[in-house]
Amino acid sequence: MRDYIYYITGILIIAGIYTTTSQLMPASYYGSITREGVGAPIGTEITVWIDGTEMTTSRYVSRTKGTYGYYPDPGLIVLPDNPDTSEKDGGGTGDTLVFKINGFGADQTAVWYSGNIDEVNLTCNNCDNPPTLNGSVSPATGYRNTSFTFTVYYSDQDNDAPGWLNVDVSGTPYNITGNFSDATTQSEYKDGKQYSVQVSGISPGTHTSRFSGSDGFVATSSTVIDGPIVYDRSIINLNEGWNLISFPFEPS
Ligand SMILES: [Ca+2]
Ligand SMILES: [Ca+2]
Repeated sequence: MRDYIYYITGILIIAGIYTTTSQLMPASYYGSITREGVGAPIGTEITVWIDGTEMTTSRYVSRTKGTYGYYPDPGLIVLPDNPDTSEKDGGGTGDTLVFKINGFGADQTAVWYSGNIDEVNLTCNNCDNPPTLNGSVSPATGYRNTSFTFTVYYSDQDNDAPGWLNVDVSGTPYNITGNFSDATTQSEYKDGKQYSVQVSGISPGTHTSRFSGSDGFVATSSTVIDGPIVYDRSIINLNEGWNLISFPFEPS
């Protein structure tokens, strides 16, 4: 039995030596991610390209604000090219790695070597995807004293939180407030979040509304929506002692 264990152990050691001496090892990268001068939010996507081809197994979504690949997060791994496949699917010695942040080219590149563990601090400017805004108002019609709810659906491909939001009702802006904190999940603002404000006292008329906002970097607006329609209605305040009474009524 003991001889058998020695035999198996010997095979494993030889296999290990063979692996480390005859095959290329993955390379791993870590560092900071800075977009527009500030730390990129959780959920920032990094892709790696060699000679115009994306290394799809290296696609990475950050788990920490402003950094990637630091323990306990996994490193950004670039596998060695598989010689059994004709396509370029990994690194070869001396290959230049191009990094993209949310689809925009980063300012830095790296050179792939087997087994390297490199710090690459990624920066990117003018690389913001603006948010998209879709809004609605409810109810569609009402009176001057009706409380209208304006709701905007905010989403941002970079997982950026809103910087500010408002709704413009026929030229009068109203702030939309809410929790604009940094993302706490990898897809919080990519998936989209809903914010609303209640407004009453809107002047009678047929209005149009437009939502605007920023992701902290660039402002954008929704399409213009119809509504609300506000009807005029006289409000009769009765003094104490008065009563409203109905009379029999026969239409002519
Ligand atoms: Ca290959
Ligand atoms: Ca953005």
